[in-house]
Amino acid sequence: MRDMSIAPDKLLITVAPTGAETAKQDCPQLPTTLEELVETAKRCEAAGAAMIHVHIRDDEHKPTIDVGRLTATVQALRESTDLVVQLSTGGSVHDPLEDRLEVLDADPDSCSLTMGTTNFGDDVFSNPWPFITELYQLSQDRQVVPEFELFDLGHVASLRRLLDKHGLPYGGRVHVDLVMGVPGGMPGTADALVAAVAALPEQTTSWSATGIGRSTLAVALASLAKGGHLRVGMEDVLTLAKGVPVEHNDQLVDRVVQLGRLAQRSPMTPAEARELLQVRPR
Ligand code: KMH
Ligand code: ZN
Repeated sequence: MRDMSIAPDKLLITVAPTGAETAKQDCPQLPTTLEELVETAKRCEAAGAAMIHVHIRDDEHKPTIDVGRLTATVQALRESTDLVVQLSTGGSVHDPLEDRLEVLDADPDSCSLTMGTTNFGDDVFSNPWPFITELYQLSQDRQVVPEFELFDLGHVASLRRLLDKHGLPYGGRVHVDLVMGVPGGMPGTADALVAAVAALPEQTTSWSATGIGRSTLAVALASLAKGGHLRVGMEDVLTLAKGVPVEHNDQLVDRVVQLGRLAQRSPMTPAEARELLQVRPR
């Protein structure tokens, strides 16, 4: 596994501020409007994030992958920040596969690409192999850098299969995010993280991890211990501690900046993240 361009003491922090699962009425501080998202992005960049993983909402704060809204969101984030803009192609569990392919029409720097179907709480997050390969080839054609999202050890094997069959992504780098602790996926434990990292294909150039809910700190600490990068945000966790709600995503970014500093890792700038991931220059 190679991390070719960036010194290993750098830490890529991705913020996932919104997600598709939490309702605005249950969590009014969740950034769901474009204004709230841009404000969040600016504060998280100032706190140390270099990439943003974006889900958007409609006027009723419901998850949407409307391409017009996504395009406006990408543009607004580019105007206000230097963050690498990654659009979710996962959307919500209710989004049809053909709509999820259209996310790339919004021309992001990066897109998430989940490497298999997984049980997702009481739902199913569907990612059949033909969809994965079509989305991957589309990302290659459109010069969008995928982040391979792995919810399970089987997804690691599928990534190896994909790279062996369809070659490297646009830009030549293979960046992975381990999404751990989803009910139905791999647990958010150090043991599971070590097993997943050991199984990553040799083409992998960088990887990060995120732990859902209470697994957030265990996964962050395990990732730092293994030399990985981090994703945090209200998509994945809504409390700082039992009974202490997250009031703003920048608190979660700030916390892992501090953890990173203890581990002698300094936050990567967006420019360094662009180099690491080899996103298309603009
Ligand atoms: N909302 C989940 C069903 C992604 O962004 O690509 C899928 C998800 C993964 O969040
Ligand atoms: Zn997501």
